[in-house]
Amino acid sequence: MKDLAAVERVSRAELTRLQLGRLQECVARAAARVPLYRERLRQAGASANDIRSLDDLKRLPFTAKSDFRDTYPFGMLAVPMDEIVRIHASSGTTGKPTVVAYTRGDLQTWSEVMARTVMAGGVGPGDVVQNAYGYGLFTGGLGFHYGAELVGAAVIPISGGFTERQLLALRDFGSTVLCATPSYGLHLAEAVEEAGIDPKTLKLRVGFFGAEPWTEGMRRALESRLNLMALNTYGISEVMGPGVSVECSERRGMHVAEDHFLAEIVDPATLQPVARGVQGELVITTLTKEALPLIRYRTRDLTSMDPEPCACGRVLVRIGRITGRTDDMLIIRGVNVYPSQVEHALTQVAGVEPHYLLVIRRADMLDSLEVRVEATAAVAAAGPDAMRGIAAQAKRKLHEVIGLTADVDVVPPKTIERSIGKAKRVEDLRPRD
Ligand code: DLL
Repeated sequence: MKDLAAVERVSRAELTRLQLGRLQECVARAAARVPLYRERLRQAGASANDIRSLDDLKRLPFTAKSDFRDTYPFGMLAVPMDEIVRIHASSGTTGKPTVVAYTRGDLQTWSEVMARTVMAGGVGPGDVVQNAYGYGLFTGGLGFHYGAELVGAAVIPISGGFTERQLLALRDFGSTVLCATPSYGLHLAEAVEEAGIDPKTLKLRVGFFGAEPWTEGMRRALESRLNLMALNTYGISEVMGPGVSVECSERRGMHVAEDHFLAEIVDPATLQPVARGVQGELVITTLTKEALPLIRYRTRDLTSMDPEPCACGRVLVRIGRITGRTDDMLIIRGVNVYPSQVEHALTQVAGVEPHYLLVIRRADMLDSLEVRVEATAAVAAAGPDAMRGIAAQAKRKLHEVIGLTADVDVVPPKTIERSIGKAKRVEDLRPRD
């Protein structure tokens, strides 16, 4: 088998050469085959011929989620339907889903970048991969499935949910690798505890957690409670699905599969590139996608980029944790709040679990934020005074981190609804104006 990961260790100059050639081809194809790109490029006065260096990327127009909506369902495709062999979709909070499609070549590329994703955690033949991402229209399940198979691991296509069955597989099939959203991973960790299983008796070694924001505090919880190394992995359906970037065992940012995806960070207001290391919106250009080429796609995810070489030896740039989305920022009494800041604060309070929900209300023109969070079993057993004491601590911590006074409600364990996929962290009950 060819060494799929060799490209991760070439020189920067070689990688740049590869990217430039692919970028020129991608732009030429998009202009030739997708009316939306033809028109956008014409308006911007740009063409594939103008791209002489990667810096010329700046001259290309942006695309956004609204372009998918406006061309729903298949208007962004660069190939006829008889070349499409797979369709996925991601559900938005409102309206129609975003539809994405793949040629056979795209599925091959996807499998390869997913193989590299799991290889970043040392996964190979002999590993047993418990794939608890949802199978179906969501890209998580099938994405990890094909990647893990390609490296020769044994895949358990268990999908999300059916927690009892997950425990059975963990114990009896000897799973060495877990793939799940971090919130579902934590739910499984609790179920392991409840079943009286010592995680040290399980064979789990590494977990690939992603598809939703999570924090270092959550990483500590997953690592200690499941006795594995927890790696962050980022992807987005429009670009491919999972496989865009993943941490190596250094766990200091996620390496972008730059031979397929060109990443930029821009200021979401001015759309100008930000200085290195500064937070902004992640923008991705696909370099090899056949069915759905994307030029400067605004992901709405907020992160920063670190081009410094990594101790692991990969040449690939790293992006930091996704700290929020341009559209999940809440404005509460004029203060900007991201749900991930709340998680960050809560994981610093001993006595609560990272199961939480933000409820925002408006009464008499005034917004209020309630943070509902679960007590640990020990605190709950210690009684209402202990719960109130923890609530006061959490309130102080939240004020310190988000600069806002929240009503903190410390509730008994297992009273906040669990999700088997992406967790729902916010209930905004304010009337829409
Ligand atoms: O969530 C693909 C995926 C599957 C990634 C499995 C990782 C693992 P979508 O359903 O299109 O695709 O959702 C994409 O999820 O724009 C981010 O806001 C969020 N997201 C994905 N990975 C992470 C992560 C998949 N590691 C949206 N940290 C993205 C934070 C993430 N947010």
